[in-house]
Amino acid sequence: MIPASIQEKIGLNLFKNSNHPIGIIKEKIYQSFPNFYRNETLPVLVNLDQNFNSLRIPDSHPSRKTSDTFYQDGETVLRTHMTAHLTDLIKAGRSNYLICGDVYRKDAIDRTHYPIFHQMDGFAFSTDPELDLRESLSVLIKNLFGHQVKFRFLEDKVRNDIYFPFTINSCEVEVEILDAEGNNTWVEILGGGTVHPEIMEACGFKNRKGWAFGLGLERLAMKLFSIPDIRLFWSTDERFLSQFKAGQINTFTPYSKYPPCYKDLSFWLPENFEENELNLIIRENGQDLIEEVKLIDKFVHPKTQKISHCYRINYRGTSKTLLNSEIDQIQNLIRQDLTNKLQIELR
Ligand code: FA5
Ligand code: MG
Repeated sequence: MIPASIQEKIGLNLFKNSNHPIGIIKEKIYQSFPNFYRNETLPVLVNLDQNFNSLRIPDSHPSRKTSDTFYQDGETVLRTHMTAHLTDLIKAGRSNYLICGDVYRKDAIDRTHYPIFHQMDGFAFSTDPELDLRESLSVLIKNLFGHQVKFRFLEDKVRNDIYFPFTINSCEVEVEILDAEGNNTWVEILGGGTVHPEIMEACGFKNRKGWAFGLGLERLAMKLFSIPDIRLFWSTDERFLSQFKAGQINTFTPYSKYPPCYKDLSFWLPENFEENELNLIIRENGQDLIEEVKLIDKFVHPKTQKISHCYRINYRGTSKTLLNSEIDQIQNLIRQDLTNKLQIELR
């Protein structure tokens, strides 16, 4: 059930390379929590209790669908967040922790989304979790972005779209950054809150409180190093890797990119069409040679009411210019695979 393109990345452990941007960011975060228990070796395969049930994630939640999560079998998934380990660690009596690892989600393909990314989760017992979380995160953000950084806490009391089933007083933190056009914009870098009292009780700590947060390392690294494309983190190209040194945050200098090539794909939709499934099949056949998949046209047949979509696949090599024949070969594999697996009708 877990595709080969994903399998082969399990265990690469980018975050354990101290000269890789993901490893550099990880170390920076550790420095803000000097006495916390750390664990980087928790297993990526977890059961449904760990990833969902113990965290009060309802049965109907979209993240449980096979179109969103990689299932190994009916009981086991590739963790979709590091919070999958929260209840095990609290039960084991950890009073605080930082845990780092790779997480997996079926997702769109673009410059900021990749099916594997890295998260750091933090937790600590506290008598005033709301205040302590705010203080800890303020220290962390200033350490990462410098004391001049502008950041803000968005609270569930004010914004009802901020919600995690496993926390109360949930919040998100946004940091102000300069975007590619030179404008100031706010970007979300983490979610957090007070661990839900029912979870504390289920872990055997009825009268204790704790705060927790989870942040995405790629998001942080892309901002801090000015890395424009999330696929670059997986590059083995020396022109990428040689630019980073342990303990240093410097601006990435892009090297000349290889030219892009577009191929369009039009088809009639089957009854239960899931765009994530389409993306996954395309990704599986195209590996890292596909930069983006974009819906560029929708059409409803006036007589039959059948719906047609046209997707544009943007091919671009990460280490060489692709030959037209190579791209055609991949495009044909994608067409065959989609027809077999999704019952789509190619046009
Ligand atoms: C979570 O995963 C929660 N487990 C976080 C949490 C932990 C909340 C503990 C409360 C208490 P979310 O799905 O928003 O939440 O992801 C957390 C962070 O991971 C985001 O802020 C973002 O930085 C990063 N992230 C999420 N999805 C992606 C993605 N597709 N690609 C790269 N980074 C992502
Ligand atoms: Mg979020």
